[in-house]
Amino acid sequence: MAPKFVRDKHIQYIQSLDKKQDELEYWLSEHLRMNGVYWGLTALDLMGARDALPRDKMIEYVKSCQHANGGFGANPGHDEHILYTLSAIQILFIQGAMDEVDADLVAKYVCSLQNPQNGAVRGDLYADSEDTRFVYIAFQILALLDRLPQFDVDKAVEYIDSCKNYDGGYGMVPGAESHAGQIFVCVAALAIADRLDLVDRDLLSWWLCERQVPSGGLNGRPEKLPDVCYSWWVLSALAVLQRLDWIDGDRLREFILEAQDDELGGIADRKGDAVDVFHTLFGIAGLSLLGYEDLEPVDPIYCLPARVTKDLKYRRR
Ligand code: GRG
Ligand code: ZN
Repeated sequence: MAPKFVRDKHIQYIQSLDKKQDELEYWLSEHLRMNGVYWGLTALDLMGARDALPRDKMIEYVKSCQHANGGFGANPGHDEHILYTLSAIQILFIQGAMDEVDADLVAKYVCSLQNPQNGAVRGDLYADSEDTRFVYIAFQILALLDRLPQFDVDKAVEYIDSCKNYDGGYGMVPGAESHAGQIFVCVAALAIADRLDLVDRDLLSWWLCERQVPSGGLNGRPEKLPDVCYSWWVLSALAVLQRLDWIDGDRLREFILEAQDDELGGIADRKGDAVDVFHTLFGIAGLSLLGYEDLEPVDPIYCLPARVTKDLKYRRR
């Protein structure tokens, strides 16, 4: 029999993360703090417990991480990066606090990261590395700010299409191996741009459902170990492609529930490993996509509670 979903323990686990300031782990994860708040808040919201963390303090914290150019860092005094800017905007969006930022300034920052030659996007102003993740992030930030038309969407879509492989999947840059994480960002970006016609639906859905291994878990590419976070990267793409029933949901559910810490809460990458807030969110979001545990529905394109994204214009499937 599958273990029980320990909702109250997961809520307590996420609340406890803010109180661990005397532990080394807290300071070692300082560079991920903004992402961590988004992962924790979204997981809480999907469990119907958004108020378990203090709203006003969270909004003040997010604002204290913003730079004059509009971008956000992971913590006050940390350099801005598009990864943290997305989490910051997602947090404000969930909290219904978008009026706390200057949307035009943030949009200008995001648009300044696009390469006009090939449509790709870099992560910050200081490095040249381009990655399909950053195109998706730019699309999502601009969609949440209702500023997508300020971006060269067509050129960015061309870049994503140039990262498509013969197996129907997508890699990080043109010619790179297909990976479920990159497939999520490319499929979700194409959904935001209303260009899912570019996806080879059946071929890609086959590749995605072949990620399920005998334990019931999903891996991110052939011959790799299963990991709870692929319950998001793989399933969300299948959900957008409307092929969720191509995997065995009951066996995946069991794999996720076995990776819970049923005493202290939280979910690990797989059974027996240490829990973290990243895998806690993606395990819960996967269960939500599968319709289990009486969770709030999650939006497979935005990885936000569907309740807050329902009125967004950019969400074609
Ligand atoms: C809003 C949900 C959301 C995301 C923002 C950052 C981002 C956009 C997306 C990340 C997509 C991605 C590349 C996910 C994969 C993460 C991961 C588990 C990487 C591990 O890669 P390997 O090669 O692991 O170390 P494997 O499993 O292949 O051994
Ligand atoms: Zn993982």
